[in-house]
Amino acid sequence: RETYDVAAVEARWLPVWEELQPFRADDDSPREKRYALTMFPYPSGDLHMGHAEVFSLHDVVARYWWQRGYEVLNPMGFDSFGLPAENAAIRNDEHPATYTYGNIQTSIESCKHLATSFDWSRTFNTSDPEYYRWTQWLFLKLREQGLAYRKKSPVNWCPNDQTVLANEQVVQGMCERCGAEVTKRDLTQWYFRITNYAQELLDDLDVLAPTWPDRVVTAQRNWIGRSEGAHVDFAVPGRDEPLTVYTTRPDTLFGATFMVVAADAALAQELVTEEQAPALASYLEEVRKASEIDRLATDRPKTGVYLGVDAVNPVNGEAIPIWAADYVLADYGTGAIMAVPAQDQRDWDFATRFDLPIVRTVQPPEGWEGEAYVGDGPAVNSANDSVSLDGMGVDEAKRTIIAWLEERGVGRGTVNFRLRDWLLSRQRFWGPPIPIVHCDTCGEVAVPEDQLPVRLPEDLKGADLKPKGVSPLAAAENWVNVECPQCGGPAKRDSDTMDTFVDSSWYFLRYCSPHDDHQAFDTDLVNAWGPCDIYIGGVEHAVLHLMYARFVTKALADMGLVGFREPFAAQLNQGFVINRGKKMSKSLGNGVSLGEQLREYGVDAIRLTLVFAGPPEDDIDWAEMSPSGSLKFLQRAWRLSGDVTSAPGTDPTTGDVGLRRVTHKTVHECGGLIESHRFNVAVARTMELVNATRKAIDSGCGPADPAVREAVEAVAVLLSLVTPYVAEEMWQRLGHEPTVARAGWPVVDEALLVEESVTAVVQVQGKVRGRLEVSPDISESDLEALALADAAVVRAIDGRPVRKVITRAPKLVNVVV
Ligand code: ANZ
Ligand code: ZN
Repeated sequence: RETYDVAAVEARWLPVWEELQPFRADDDSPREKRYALTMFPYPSGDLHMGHAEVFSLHDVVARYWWQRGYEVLNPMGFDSFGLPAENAAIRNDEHPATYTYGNIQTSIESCKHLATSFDWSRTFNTSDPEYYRWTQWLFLKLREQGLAYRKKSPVNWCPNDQTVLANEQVVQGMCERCGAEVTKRDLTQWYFRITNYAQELLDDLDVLAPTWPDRVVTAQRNWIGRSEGAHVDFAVPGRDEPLTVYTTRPDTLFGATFMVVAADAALAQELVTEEQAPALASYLEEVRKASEIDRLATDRPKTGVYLGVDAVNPVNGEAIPIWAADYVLADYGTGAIMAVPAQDQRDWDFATRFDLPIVRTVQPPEGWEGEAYVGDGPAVNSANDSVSLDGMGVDEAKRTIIAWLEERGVGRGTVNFRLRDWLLSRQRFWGPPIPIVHCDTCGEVAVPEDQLPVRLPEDLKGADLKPKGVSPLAAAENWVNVECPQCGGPAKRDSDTMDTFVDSSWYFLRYCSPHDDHQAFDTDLVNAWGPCDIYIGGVEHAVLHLMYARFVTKALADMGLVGFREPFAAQLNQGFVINRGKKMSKSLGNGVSLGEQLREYGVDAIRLTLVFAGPPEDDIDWAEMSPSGSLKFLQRAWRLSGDVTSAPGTDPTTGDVGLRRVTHKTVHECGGLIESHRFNVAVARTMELVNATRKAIDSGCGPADPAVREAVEAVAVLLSLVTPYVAEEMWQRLGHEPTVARAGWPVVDEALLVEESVTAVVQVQGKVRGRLEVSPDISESDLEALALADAAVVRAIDGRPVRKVITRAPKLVNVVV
């Protein structure tokens, strides 16, 4: 049997495509525009199986859009700042650029070999000064709007990477990158005021929900963590300021029997009496060692110290003690709570541990034997001279007490968010320097826009970059010491760099005008291409990157620089490529090398295997895949193109109607399947078309029938989305010029989609009692069910028990009673 040489085919078409550039997005094209985006990689080595998977899935969509006649922007670049390159540079005693740009070159070659339809004329790397110049510009723009600021506060600190981390980068108390346990440090850091957009970020999730994966929407909702409650002011005798708490249960105010302040909040220091100060100090030392997760854990024994002062409960005038403890967090709400042990289990545990009073203010259900009761129920013990909540349910009681507090000016209803401002400064080298100069006279001074980029010094490498707790840039004297842009006096550059998430928070805008050296992006072009019609990538970015990109888009929209408020209209998260049921890893020795697979089976077979494996969201266990089976199928499809004997351009309408129906139905269905991201099913349909065509050639209408040419051309176009090399090869054998990738989607003849039907005869006791119009490929069981439900048949059976049904689909049903 004739087979084609995979390697020769790859070598033949790559240069042809390089020459033709079929996927260059034309800004001025009159066609409707589509923007297909896939998450750009960190260049931490060559591409691996996971990249091959996501790029293959993504390519189906991008190539489909081209075939459907859209002008498609499908760019690719590299998220090339960050720790992997910096750590490699320290290990290998070199500059991070060496590692970074070497890997980028390798990855680009691999992407091209994979026949991805990226438009390489628009590529960039976030570590290029021409790019990070604009990341610095973005920082200054946000700062101009009051959305970037510096503050000192306890921050997450990774003792291993020696840098601060955003809350989002702390996973279960561990550093997201290296797994080390995260501790807290008091540091002055830069923040973006993402919390200004908390409500909008939440609301717009409703708009995105139909086209975003559920798990991403849920993760974002939880991260934003909106809750409704109240601020309540407790007077502290001898202090001007009241102690304000945030509570979601103002209805339980009569049961507040003590207060707790976060031990590490400044507030604790302000409140503590001289007598109790040493106790607080020694307690604080313990607290600093615990991670946030531990601190919030409900099953942990409660610890704390009395601060020596009392507050006054505004509803009953009772003096209640103020404690400091670690289960209250410094950076949530006001950093202080009113403790209601009867309705909150952590408060209950604390009260029993330190012998503090417990007063129930919500009546638990009959027979209740638990401790704190958090459910609904009638309020009790909740009345004073001017208000009574007794008998009210939780919601009514909340509304009533908030109104009472507001009337007296000692509280107000509020909304609270779990979302914190985005901590963006890092004490590492390989990132965009923060474009700020610190001057003793002028304070913080922005580097003027025309002096951007603030370039990284090129003479630091290897050990110079070792984490020291302060940025390695601080030690680069020549670099750090500058003239103040405002007064000309001696000043110092800010030596922190920005987190890589800043780089990737706006990169999709840059692709619209990637070479513009006057501005970060061209607003008109961004509005013409954007927002992204699809964004394909890993679910690990469900919170971080996606939240930041959404925030930056909204902020830029408010500055009038972007004409939309959500960057990614639709989203798809691919599953993982695993092996033998486990995630691939060095320690398990179950890694699969993409390079080896490509050498053995060729690009097409690997791409086909990845797309055909199952729904794109599902994990792919490589051990269960058969790339050799994929290759066999491709050889079969390819052989069809050699069998066609009619000339190119032959009118198909005179061809075999049976095969034509299959072809048109397949093309039609594949379109819908791809649009609903069921790529694997589209491949299955294509395989069926290949089989039907083979049958038509060998034992049907024969190879000269124009319907055969029509079918094989459709196969080539369908395969061009998944297996570009073999599709191109088929297209050429069919007598066409390259490239099949831009051949256009076959026009479906609607008339051929109309189902043929056949007449099935239904007999009861041998007599014809009914006739049914059914599909020719109806199953025996469906036909039997239809027959037994037919009114005439039911009448003929007349309630007698059915003894036997003989069905010969699609023509005959015989019922014996
Ligand atoms: C009194 C109360 C009574 C509360 C009750 C709950 C139940 P969410 O929903 O997450 O916003 N809280 C407030 N600030 C805190 C902090 N900095 N650290 C730890 N806990 C804090 O939770 C709000 C509730 O968490 C608040 O309502 C407060 O306890 C606690 F029966 O106030 B509650
Ligand atoms: Zn100055």
